[in-house]
Amino acid sequence: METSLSSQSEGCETRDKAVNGWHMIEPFNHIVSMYRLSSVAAESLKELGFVVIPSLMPVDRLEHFAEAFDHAVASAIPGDIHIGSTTTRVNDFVNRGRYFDEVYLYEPILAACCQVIGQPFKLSVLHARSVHPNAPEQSLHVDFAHDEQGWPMVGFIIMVDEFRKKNGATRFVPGSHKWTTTPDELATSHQPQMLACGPAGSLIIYNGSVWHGHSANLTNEPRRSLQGAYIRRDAAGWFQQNGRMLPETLDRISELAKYLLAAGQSRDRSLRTAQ
Ligand SMILES: O=C(O)CCC(=O)C(=O)O
Repeated sequence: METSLSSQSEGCETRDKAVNGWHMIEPFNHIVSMYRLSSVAAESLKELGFVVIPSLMPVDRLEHFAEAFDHAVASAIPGDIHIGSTTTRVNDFVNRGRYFDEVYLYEPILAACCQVIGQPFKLSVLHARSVHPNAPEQSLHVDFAHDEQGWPMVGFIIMVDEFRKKNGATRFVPGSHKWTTTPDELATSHQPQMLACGPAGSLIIYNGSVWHGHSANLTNEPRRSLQGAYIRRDAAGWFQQNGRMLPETLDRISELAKYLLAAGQSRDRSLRTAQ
């Protein structure tokens, strides 16, 4: 199937009319119809608030991916690096080379956004996050509380290193995305927790309203990951606010990626789908 963008419509209503042999459909409806989560993954995301998809990235790409990750982190300017008490974050992996172009387009991530957000969405952030060696566990938190419209965010984490019990794997309180309380309101340590473990190249997808945080890293090595978040399309987004899109990125990425970044666009645009 070929896809390209047209600048002729915006909004989330369905469009489905033939124009010069093309069928026009609104991009969100295109993603809903074309992208799938397995029923097991969909159930886990719905009931637990997260799912681990093991070894999504082909094994023969892992080494190059980790090298590209380290190179991108090492070459970031100080203004893009945030060193916290337990993790270091490096911003904007949309603009750090072709190795990172596909990671925010993985089918299960986009399908999860349709399931959880349930309305047109866009990428909010894509950054590196490394848990420091010997870091204590992070407090449980939500990224976004749910609101009257539902759940506003889907997060995803690509494991650059294996996530293990001892090296700071992400912990989740299963089902907590459905609660009306937030972590500050209860003694969080008493809640049942599940660790999201997996080999390097695995993917975690989570509802941004589930209670989560990294566990303690008891090793002498950092626990590396690439992390992103999708939010409602009409919410304020990092890429637009920061005007970060590089011309070479825009030349390189697909039309679907440009739509999902909503970068450099004053209007949403429609996908043209060849029939
Ligand atoms: O890296 C992780 O495992 C989770 C990090 C996280 O939730 C955060 O820093 O807000």
